[in-house]
Amino acid sequence: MAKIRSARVIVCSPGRNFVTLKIETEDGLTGLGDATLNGRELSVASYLTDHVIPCLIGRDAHQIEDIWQYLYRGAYWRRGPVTMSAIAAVDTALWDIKGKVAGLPVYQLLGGACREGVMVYGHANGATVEETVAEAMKYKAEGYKAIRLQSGVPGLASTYGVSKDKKFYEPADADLPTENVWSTPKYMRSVPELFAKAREALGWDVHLLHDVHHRLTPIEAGRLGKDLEPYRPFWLEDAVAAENQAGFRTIRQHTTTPLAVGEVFNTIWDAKQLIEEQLIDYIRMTVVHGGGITHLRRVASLADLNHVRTGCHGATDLSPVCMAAALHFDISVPNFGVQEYMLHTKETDKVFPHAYTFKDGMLHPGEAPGLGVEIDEDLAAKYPYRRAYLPVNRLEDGSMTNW
Ligand code: CS2
Ligand code: MG
Repeated sequence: MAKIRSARVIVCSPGRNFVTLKIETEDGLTGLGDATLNGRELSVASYLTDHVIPCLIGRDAHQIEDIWQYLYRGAYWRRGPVTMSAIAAVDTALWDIKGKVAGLPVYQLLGGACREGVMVYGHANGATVEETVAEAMKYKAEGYKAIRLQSGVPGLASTYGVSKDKKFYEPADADLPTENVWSTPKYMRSVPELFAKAREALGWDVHLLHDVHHRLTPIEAGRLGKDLEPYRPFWLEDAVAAENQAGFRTIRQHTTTPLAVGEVFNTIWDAKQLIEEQLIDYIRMTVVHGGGITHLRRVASLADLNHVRTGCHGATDLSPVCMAAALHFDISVPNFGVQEYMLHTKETDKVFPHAYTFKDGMLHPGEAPGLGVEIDEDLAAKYPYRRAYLPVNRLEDGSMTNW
């Protein structure tokens, strides 16, 4: 028995906002969980503080599955990003505590490592195709085995995935949402050229990926997938918004380009049809928005039965606590595919000292007991919360569309 004595939420903004849950047992052991939901941070903080924490006090921190079921079934109001991020934070913190009690890194409790390291993809981006390819060359020189390519689109003032400060991408860029303008025809013309030039410069020994950020219809996605086939992309990400899972059937009928989706999914139910009908190749849910390590393993098991591999979302708005949890999951799950790796700022890394390390295109979770991440609370207190929103998106005629 490791009785939960207290739990509290720490909100800080070392370069961007993060919400962190810290659970403490009566023996003085602590566990951390990431609860960050970009642009909606305080809703999860309140859900935890006002509704979850009072139910945790006195429970046995070792009963991870029972506490998960208690919070999921017990709320009556199931699913959704706020609820599932809160449950994920509790689940992650409890795995951290269990690892510390055992004196083992969490991946050992999940069955041990089944690979030497976790292949990650870096983010080459630039205003033009030339700039993006030049960035990709730098990633290749740093040892990356997989690189995502995002380039500005001629005729559009800005687009997702492209940052001014190339290494650090932060889309939540304003106190109120900025408005972007989108054109699918302009975009569709630009991507094949990007891949052609990238293959010419980088050769064929590196995986190339691309994120569509939910902006196409299924038939448009089928066309783009087909246009990219000669360049053998590793995956086409979030080609269409996936509320209607059956929409992926149309894409599948038209292209052999592998499909990845899931960064906005919260439970196995969001992915059930996609996985069972083998409409996707990679499921990109991650620990913080997908109900924690416990739930993500359930998703991975279903995926494994259906030839689907994992590819956890790893943007900067998932804190180092989430990244560590993802790495323990990645290294221990049989059907791992790839892990996204966007660099956090120096300020973020200082607030969250961590045991994970990068070498030769791979991340390793490290051997520290638990997750191997701590939070420097004094430093965190120097970076108070600042409201920040993701942008919104309109077509050229002013209609709202997906960002
Ligand atoms: C992106 C994210 O990493 C990705 O693949 O889609 O940067 C996404 O825009 C952010 O996580 C939103 O908060
Ligand atoms: Mg994405």
